[in-house]
Amino acid sequence: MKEINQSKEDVKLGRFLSLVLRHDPKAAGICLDEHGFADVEKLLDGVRRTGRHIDMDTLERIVYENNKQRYSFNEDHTKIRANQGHSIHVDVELKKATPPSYLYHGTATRFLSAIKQKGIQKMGRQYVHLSSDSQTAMDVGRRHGVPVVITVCAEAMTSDGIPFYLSENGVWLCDEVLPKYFSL
Ligand code: HQG
Repeated sequence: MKEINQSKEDVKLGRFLSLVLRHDPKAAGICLDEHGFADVEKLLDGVRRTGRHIDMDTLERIVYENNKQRYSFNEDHTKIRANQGHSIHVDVELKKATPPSYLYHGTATRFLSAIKQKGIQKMGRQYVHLSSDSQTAMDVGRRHGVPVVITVCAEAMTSDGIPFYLSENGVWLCDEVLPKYFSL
């Protein structure tokens, strides 16, 4: 993870960009294409119409300094998309990959009994999100309450033919994790 301290304004703008590029493009009055890309000019105009201040330099800085590398430009920087985390249906051209033996999912203790029954479900998002290190998973879990990390036996899932995808920014994604794959 990058150790750059973003300004408060950039963090706030970044949160709004995540909302627009992952969940609600209408919040900036724009549309995404089938691969999740927004036209950069339209995005900048749209964000400005909400009363926020942004220009191309600011956008470049937010993308570059983002601690989780959440966004990517296309080659000529005329389009931008979020690398993962969507709730709306877009195809961000994820690459299938073979995960390490174990992956980690951070959640809150209050979800544990449901998760132990039904497995880890994607809930509002397109995929279940897993990390290759337990500290990142712990930080994700903390966003929901008292955190707990579930260790997932990814190797066993792979042996059973369950596909994994690796996002551009290193997040492991899959459709669900059944309780039999929890490594307790
Ligand atoms: C839980 C962030 C009850 C699940 C992070 C989680 C991540 C269940 C919550 C990314 C359940 C969904 C995604 C079940 C799962 N019953 N609860 N059967 N199955 N849950 O926010 O994984 O920082 O949609 O454990 O880094 O927390 O925004 O998913 O607690 O990579 O870039 O339901 O979002 O990325 O919450 O986070 P979320 P998540 P960013």
